[in-house]
Amino acid sequence: MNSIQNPAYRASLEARFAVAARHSRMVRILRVAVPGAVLLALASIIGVSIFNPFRILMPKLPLDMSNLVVHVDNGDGVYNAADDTATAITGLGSGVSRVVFVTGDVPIAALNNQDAPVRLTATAIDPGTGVAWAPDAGADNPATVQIVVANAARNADDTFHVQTATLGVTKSSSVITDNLVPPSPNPKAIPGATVEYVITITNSGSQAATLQSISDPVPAATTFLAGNYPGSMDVSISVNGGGATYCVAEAGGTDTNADGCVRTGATLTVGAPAITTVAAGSNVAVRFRVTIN
Ligand SMILES: [Ca+2]
Ligand SMILES: [Ca+2]
Repeated sequence: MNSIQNPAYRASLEARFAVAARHSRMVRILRVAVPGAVLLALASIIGVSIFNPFRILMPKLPLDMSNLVVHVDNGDGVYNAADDTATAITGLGSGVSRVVFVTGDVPIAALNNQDAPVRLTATAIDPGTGVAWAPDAGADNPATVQIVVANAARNADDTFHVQTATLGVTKSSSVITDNLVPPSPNPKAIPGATVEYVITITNSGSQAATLQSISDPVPAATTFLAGNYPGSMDVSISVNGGGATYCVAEAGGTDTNADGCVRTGATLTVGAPAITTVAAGSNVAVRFRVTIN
């Protein structure tokens, strides 16, 4: 019984963990390896445990992951909650390594780019006593088998990195025309004028945000102006100020053409497929027009 090599997570798998979203369960892979020169008793158990040793060392306040759990891989190298249920490694032979996954829950208040460092500790355990192997403290005795332990436990440190979407919404309006004859060069918001509202959804985070839909009540004392965009369309949608796409916001609450836009009473709703996501670092602008009563 000698030592357990310092485990290290597999960098090639780093990328798959960079996309965990807020309040999701994150997974880390750490590999526990035993050098070829080491002989482990066949009945040895490698216990694995985890904790956060870095709180006071971090330059910014780190996250505390909750519900941290270790899972020993079943051998396929892929985390699967149904298969990877073992929490200890039994009978790790010389030169053999096992993959260990660490999962945890991200706090709901986690912010984009916050880190949650964790430490995985692998401890060689005497199955006879259930505690870590202890070296024989007595003098060398050629007449008996004595236990020599160089390192009964080793650590591997790694960090959960939180990446989230961060959404902001603004709404503004401008008078397109006062519909006077001839139109005023600086139209005012008078009865009969056409006003365009712009709802801009900005994602300043580092992950795409899935949008189910956005809804906005058509302002009081105005009337939704249908068919005022090219192609007699009702709503304009543009990403990052690029070319617009359009949709039809049918009155009556039924999205007849299934383009994601509809009006229910005085409320305009724009959803999939007109808008499905807001990519990281981008914005989506939804425009609609009304006439002032
Ligand atoms: Ca597995
Ligand atoms: Ca529609």
